[in-house]
Amino acid sequence: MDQGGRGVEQPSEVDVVIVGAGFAGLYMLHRCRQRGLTARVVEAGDDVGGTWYWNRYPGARCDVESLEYSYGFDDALQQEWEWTERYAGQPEILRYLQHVAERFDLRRDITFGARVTAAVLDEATGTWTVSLDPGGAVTASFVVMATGCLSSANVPDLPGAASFTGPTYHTGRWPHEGVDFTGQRVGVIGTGSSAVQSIPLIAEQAAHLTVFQRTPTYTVPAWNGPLDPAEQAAVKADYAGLRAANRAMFSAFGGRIPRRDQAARDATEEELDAEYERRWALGGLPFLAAFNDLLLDPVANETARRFVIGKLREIVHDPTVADRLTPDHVIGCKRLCVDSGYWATFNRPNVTLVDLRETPIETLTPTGIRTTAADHDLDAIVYATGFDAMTGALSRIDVRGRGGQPLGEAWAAGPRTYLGLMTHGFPNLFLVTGPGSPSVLANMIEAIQQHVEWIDRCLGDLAADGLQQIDADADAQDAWVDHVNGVAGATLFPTCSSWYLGANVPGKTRVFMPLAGFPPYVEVCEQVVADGYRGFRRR
Ligand code: N01
Repeated sequence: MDQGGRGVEQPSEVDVVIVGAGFAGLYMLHRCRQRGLTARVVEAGDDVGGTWYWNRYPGARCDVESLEYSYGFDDALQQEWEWTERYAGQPEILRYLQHVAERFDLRRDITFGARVTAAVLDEATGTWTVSLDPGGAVTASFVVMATGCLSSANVPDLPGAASFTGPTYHTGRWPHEGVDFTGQRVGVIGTGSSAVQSIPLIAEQAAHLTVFQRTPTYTVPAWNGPLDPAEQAAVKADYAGLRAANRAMFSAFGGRIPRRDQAARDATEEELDAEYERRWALGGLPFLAAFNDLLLDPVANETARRFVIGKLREIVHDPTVADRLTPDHVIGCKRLCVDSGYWATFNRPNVTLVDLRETPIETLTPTGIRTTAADHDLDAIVYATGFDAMTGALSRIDVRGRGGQPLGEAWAAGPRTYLGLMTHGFPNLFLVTGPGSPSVLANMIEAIQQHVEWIDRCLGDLAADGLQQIDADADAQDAWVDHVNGVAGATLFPTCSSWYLGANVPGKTRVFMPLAGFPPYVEVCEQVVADGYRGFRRR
């Protein structure tokens, strides 16, 4: 039996195996312990942190304000922790999670440096055997997949990739010692959130930066800066109030800047401009809550789109570059970016924008990237190409449920879950923020807490009722998948090729994976329990 740390020595039998030591895994472990269950977390990294352990690229920062992107389950914790910036950077969030691990003495039940390779159900005993790399296995009555929604790096298979002789990096797997680009010619592939955050800083350091853009992105300013101590004190004076206000929000954050209860379609030009200007000045994702129909009505959406493009054209001096940076899809359809100087970076003399829609990549060469128009000589390449989102981390594990069925087979036509919490045929295997739950469309920390608390209560109720097993009903699951698709279909989300749909990974089935709307989802989860776990089979 070990005391945490690297290696695979651990109790070979526990009540609950938890996969991943990010926000979800840490809290799940804490709740299991409080319930008197034995639990073991298995974590591939060498420390806690999950997303915030791996994503160390320059500028990595959360796009939900630090006072809201934090645990609310323990008042002493939220009172004692002092955030220093409006939007916390990766190092600060990692320090916070390390503090949580120490404060609740979590490390002794975490095995670091071990990747879960398989989770196989033994139907005779009703237990799961979880296999680890570099070796060993743990059996458990329950498995909780706290594997994160954006944890499996997507590295496109570009022609000639192996021939490039310089170093390559993926933003989601950044070297812990950092990277010094001073004097180098750097290429960044991708223009999503990770690129938008890292590009301004790489441009400041590199001799030359070439950005390879396939789809232009919308971004709104963060206006990040030191957090005003008076604001922090005011929030802490009624932290419960802010948490409750957030949980009542569609996306479970921004409770201090509520969505305006007016349709853009019904607003005058003056009202539109005034509200968009106000929200632009506030900064951040609440921009999309300026009106209540922005993600429902293309006409309404176009008003927000026009406003943001107007800002882009004010910021970027060269009209041709501004044209290339102008997106034409619905704003908010892909995750809106929140930036610190992204568009202005393209005014720098040492930055070049390559539009891959005009001139696609032909091949990587030993010395750089060749497009149909030119050879771009590079010393280093950064893949800011995102993640195999929501299902990627799970599909890398050989999960086998009833009858030895692989999860990959059950999900061949896209992920199928009930409430995003369980999938039929895989009893006692829980997902935290799984597909079919609000997850990435919500403040992840609120979504995680709600799931962990639901799972914890479910385990308690099973024991209290003298039962051992819970599984999702096939019918309830089918109805839930229809519901998730129906909700998405009523929005503008499915209108572009986003990672929400799996469209960024070649060959991945296109299904809209998250469920829009946190409060109605929580209501359903509560009602399901009140109805005696309706839609689940317990025995
Ligand atoms: O990844 P992305 P990300 N050739 O998938 C391009 C969260 N996050 O890591 O749009 C050329 O958004 C791809 O192009 P296209 C946040 O939820 C949060 O940036 O598919 N280009 C796109 O431009 C975010 O949404 C924070 O045409 C290729 C880019 O790579 C999510 O993580 C910070 C390509 C990938 O963008 C993912 O963000 C960072 C190819 N073959 C991340 N393949 C904050 O909290 C892909 N691309 C602020």
